[in-house]
Amino acid sequence: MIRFFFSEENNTFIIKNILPRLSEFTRIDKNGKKEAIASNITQLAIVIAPKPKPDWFLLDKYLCTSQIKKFKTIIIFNKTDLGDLYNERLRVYKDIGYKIIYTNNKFNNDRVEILNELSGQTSVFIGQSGVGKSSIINKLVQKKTQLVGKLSEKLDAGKHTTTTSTLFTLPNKAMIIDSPGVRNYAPYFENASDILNSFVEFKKLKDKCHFSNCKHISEPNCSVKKALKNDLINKKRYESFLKIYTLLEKINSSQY
Ligand SMILES: Nc1nc2c(ncn2[C@@H]2O[C@H](COP(=O)(O)OP(=O)(O)O)[C@@H](O)[C@H]2O)c(=O)[nH]1
Ligand SMILES: [Mg+2]
Ligand SMILES: [Zn+2]
Repeated sequence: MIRFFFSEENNTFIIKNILPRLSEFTRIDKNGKKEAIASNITQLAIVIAPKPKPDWFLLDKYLCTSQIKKFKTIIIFNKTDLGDLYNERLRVYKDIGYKIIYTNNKFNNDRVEILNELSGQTSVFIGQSGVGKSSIINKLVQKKTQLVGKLSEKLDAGKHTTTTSTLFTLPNKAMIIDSPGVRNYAPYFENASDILNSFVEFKKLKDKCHFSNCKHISEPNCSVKKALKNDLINKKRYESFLKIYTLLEKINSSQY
């Protein structure tokens, strides 16, 4: 990881030092190989918004990675000025224990709440392009150092305005990284079986499955499937699990 500082004198970022890689936020690239998006991070700040329309599967994939890597996680729901369309869907995540912060760029009241969550952590801001990651970071840094891109109205998809990850250090010992929007994100697993530990709400039930190596797919007496049937596990979350599982199988088989 390369650490920069902002030089007022030169009005630019200057390399301070290069640190060893401790923890990485990774994904699988199109060849099935691990690729680091950011390193030495301790927290994922996942940003979603009513516009562009939330990609819940992407959110689940991020949460999967964060669970495996044992990162602290916050979900930031931005652009609340556009309406509270997704309250019910967000409650699913709140119920399984994720912290959700609501914000928009029209008011500043929540700045302290966000800063508190970031304090002492190195957080990478991730999420679909156009959800407002750079805008939130601008608000936190309180200095217009980042280009805030326009959401492309016609395509209803954000334009890529950030091409490289940028690190900011805040006075409260928080380091924040603005990442470019990542398309086709796939979580990277050291072992395929890691996926079984990556959905928090499944993990709690795992010991109750009949088979200790239950994959929660077609095994008999599976506590996860039972919970799903009784609406104790959200159907969309289970669908995401199956999709990630299938994705991994495809990647694994294409490697040999
Ligand atoms: N209505 C509304 N628009 C916002 C808000 N935050 C950011 N935007 C707009 O959304 C667009 C994308 O913002 P940007 O920060 O570049 O998103 P990023 O791609 O996630 O970094 C810009 O046009 C912003 O002005 C918000 O809270 N409310
Ligand atoms: Mg940006
Ligand atoms: Zn099971």
